[in-house]
Amino acid sequence: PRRRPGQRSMTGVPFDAHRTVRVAVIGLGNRGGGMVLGWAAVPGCTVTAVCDIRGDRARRAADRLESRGEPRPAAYSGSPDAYARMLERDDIDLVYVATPWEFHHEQGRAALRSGRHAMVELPVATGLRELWDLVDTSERTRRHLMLAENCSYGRNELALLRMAHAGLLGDITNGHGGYLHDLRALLFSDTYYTDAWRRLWHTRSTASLYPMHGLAPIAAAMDINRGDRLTTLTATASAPKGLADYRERFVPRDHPSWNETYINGDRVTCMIETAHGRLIRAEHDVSSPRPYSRINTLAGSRGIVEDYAGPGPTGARIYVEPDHGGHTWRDFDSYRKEFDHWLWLEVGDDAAGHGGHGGMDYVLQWRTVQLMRAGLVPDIDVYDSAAWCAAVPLSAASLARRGRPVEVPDFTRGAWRKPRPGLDSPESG
Ligand code: A2G
Repeated sequence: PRRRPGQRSMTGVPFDAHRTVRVAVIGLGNRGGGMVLGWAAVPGCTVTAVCDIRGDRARRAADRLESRGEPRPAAYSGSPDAYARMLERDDIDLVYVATPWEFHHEQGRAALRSGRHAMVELPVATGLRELWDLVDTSERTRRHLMLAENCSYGRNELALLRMAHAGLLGDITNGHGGYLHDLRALLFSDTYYTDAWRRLWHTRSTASLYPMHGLAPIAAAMDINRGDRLTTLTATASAPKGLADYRERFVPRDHPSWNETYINGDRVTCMIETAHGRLIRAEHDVSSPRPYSRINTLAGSRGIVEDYAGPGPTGARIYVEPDHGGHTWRDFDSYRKEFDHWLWLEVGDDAAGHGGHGGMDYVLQWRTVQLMRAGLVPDIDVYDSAAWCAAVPLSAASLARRGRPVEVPDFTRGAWRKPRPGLDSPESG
C-alpha cells in the first residue's frame, strides 16, 4: 500500500510531509526517460524540472508526467548547457544525471556546486582526476554525490549482504561479480544510444568500461570503505572480436560504424585486492553472445553463495557449513527468505508495480528519497561511488602496463577504517 505523507514507516523513519524532495533530471534518453516516472511515483518526491539537449524528449517527459496527474515540470533543452540554466532554479533538491558517460563528471559537479545533492548514473566519472574532483567538490559543498547503482539494491544482493554481516559465510575471503550483457544489437542500433555514444567508447578505450553492477554489491558485502578498502587492481583482457564480427554479419556496408575500429577487449577481467586480504574478480563483457549475468559470488571460510547459477526462483545456490555437506549445492530460496532485506519487505510490492529491473530501480529511488527526507547520509556516498568507478581508469592503467598491479586511491583519506552507515542499515541509516 502507498504510504501517505506524515505516516510513519514500518521501520521508524519519520516521513515529513513538509519535506518533499524536488528532483531535476538531466538526460531523458532510455534511462532518464524511464527513471523520471519512478521519481514521480515515490511518495514525498516530485519532479520539478527536466532537461535534454533534444527538445522533443524534454517535452515528452513533461507530457508523460502531466498525463499521469503529476505537476508539469519545467522543460529545458536546445543546447549543451541547458542543464546549467535549469540549475539556476530555486525549486530543486536533488539532481539526477542520466546522460552519456562523458558528461557525468561535469554535470554531477555542477549539481553539487549549485548546492544540490546529485545522483549520477554509472560511472560517476571515467578518470581518476575527475573522481577525486567529485570527492573534493562534495566535501567542499557539503552535498552528497551518489552513484545510481541499482544493483546494490537487488533482492539477492541485499540478502547476501545481510548473510555476510550475520557471519553465515564465516570470514569473507573472496567474491566476484560483473556485467555480462550482450549489448551488440543495442550498440549498433541507430536509435538506442544517441549518436552511438556507447559504441564509440569501444573505439577509444581499452578498459573495463562498466563493471560496477557486479563489483558494487560484492564490495558492499566486504564492508569496503567501512572497515576494509580496495588496495590494488590488476586487469587483463581478451582480444576484441565480438563487435567486428557482429558488424560483419549484421550491419549494412554503408553504415557509419564501418569507419570504426573496436579496440576494447571483449572480456576484461579485474582482480582487486583489499586491505584485509580479500580478493574480488570483476568482469565486463558486452560484446559476446550470451545470456545476461552479473555472476555474483561471495565466499568465505564457512561457505559460498553463487547467483545466476541455480534453477530455483531466486536463481542462486548456496553451500554453507554446518547446514550442508557432501559437495552438493542447495537452493538459495529459504536463505533469501530468512535474510530478505527490510527494504524489499517494505516497498517490494510497490517496486513490482513500477517495473525497472525487477524493482531495483524503484527501491533505489524510494530509499534515496527516504534518506533525504530524514536528512541522512545516502547508503552509497561519494567515497563508495569513486572507489567502485575507479575500476574504469585503473583497469585502463593496468592494461596499458601489460597487466601490472596499480594502486587504488583511498578516496576516504583514511576514514575507511571506521564503520559507517551503509546498505544494510537497520532502517534510518
Ligand atoms: O542494460 C541494463 O539495463 C543495465 N542494467 C544498464 O546498466 C545498461 O547497461 C542497459 C543497456 O543500456 C542492468 O543490467 C541492471
